[in-house]
Amino acid sequence: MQTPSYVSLLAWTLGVLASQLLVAGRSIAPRQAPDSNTTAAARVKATELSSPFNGLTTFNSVDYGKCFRIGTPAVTDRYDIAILGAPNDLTVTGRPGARFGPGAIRAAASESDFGYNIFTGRDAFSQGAKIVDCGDVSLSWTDKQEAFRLLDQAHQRVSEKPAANTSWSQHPRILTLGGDHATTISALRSVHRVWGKVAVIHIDTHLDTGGSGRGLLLNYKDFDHGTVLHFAHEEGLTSDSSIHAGIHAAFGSANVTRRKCLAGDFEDDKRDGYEVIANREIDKIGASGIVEKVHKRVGQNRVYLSVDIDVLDPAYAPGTGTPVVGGWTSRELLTVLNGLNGLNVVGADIVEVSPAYDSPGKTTALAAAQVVAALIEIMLARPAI
Ligand SMILES: [Mn+2]
Repeated sequence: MQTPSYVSLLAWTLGVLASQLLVAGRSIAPRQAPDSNTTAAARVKATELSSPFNGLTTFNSVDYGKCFRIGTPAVTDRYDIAILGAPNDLTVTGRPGARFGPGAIRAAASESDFGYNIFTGRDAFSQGAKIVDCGDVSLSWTDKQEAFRLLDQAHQRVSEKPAANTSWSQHPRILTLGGDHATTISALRSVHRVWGKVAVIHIDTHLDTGGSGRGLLLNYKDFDHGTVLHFAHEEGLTSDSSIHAGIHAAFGSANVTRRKCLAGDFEDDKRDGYEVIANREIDKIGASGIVEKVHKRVGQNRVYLSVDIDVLDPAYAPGTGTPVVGGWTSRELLTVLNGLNGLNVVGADIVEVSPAYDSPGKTTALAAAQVVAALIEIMLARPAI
């Protein structure tokens, strides 16, 4: 008898291991109930279609919507929620790169779990609303003014159409994937045209009302992701019942910032209609205390909900333009968002995801994808009126 070589011994061992894995795989595979109406071929087809990785990537594999066409769509082409990418980063003060945010969020969604939320008992994607992904808007990458003209136009086309199910809302609600935070202005303009003035719930590290009260009102050269909410208030788009949550960035020194942000910015911020919840309040009153304050502030007003991913600590969201340490955890943010079900939300966004600075594990984009699901859940927790 020949002594087996090491190579053949290794091959035999691997063969045994593979066959054992196959048996183990069979034993844990879910058993399918026989269905006389379904052919084996149809079952294979259904399995192919259920993969999150086949075909072109839309958010959570929702239908692609041809949302930007002019005119009233056929009944079958209408939608209730439109996910829209705004790939702009011409208006950042720090690191550029948020123009790649929408694609990164969609890709992260294909690696995420969505469905029945064990904390709220809701499944955002199975409530009968027609959710479509419109893809990204075509924007200028060199001309700020042109980029926002195009983004305004896209929002207007999407939001002015009739919704698929008017029991949810008369017009589709838009969920924007940023893009830097300045992209929120186009969403607010279209929301204002359709719904009127809104209270803003702004979840962010920074106030984003910079430039207020300093002789820079509506000077378009100063319009950027840190002044956007001041411009929105100056344009009459937002009410004086707005609120920030998660704020923890210091204001810039008068010596080094062109906007000369000072402690007095809090006063200017009040003039723009905001109450401030600093992020460490969560250590004293908990996420439920934060939620209570937000509900009390906005009540049943129409609300626009804007989430800047930089509200998270860079440990949870390194992939963003202006990270500031000491932020909330992903869990805290999701708990706060889940607490906002029941508000009259007419539009929402997640902004400032900048994948070039993300971790190899896509920490930031994965967090943003869960934020999107939470925002859709909020929109469908009640009809918008
Ligand atoms: Mn921001």
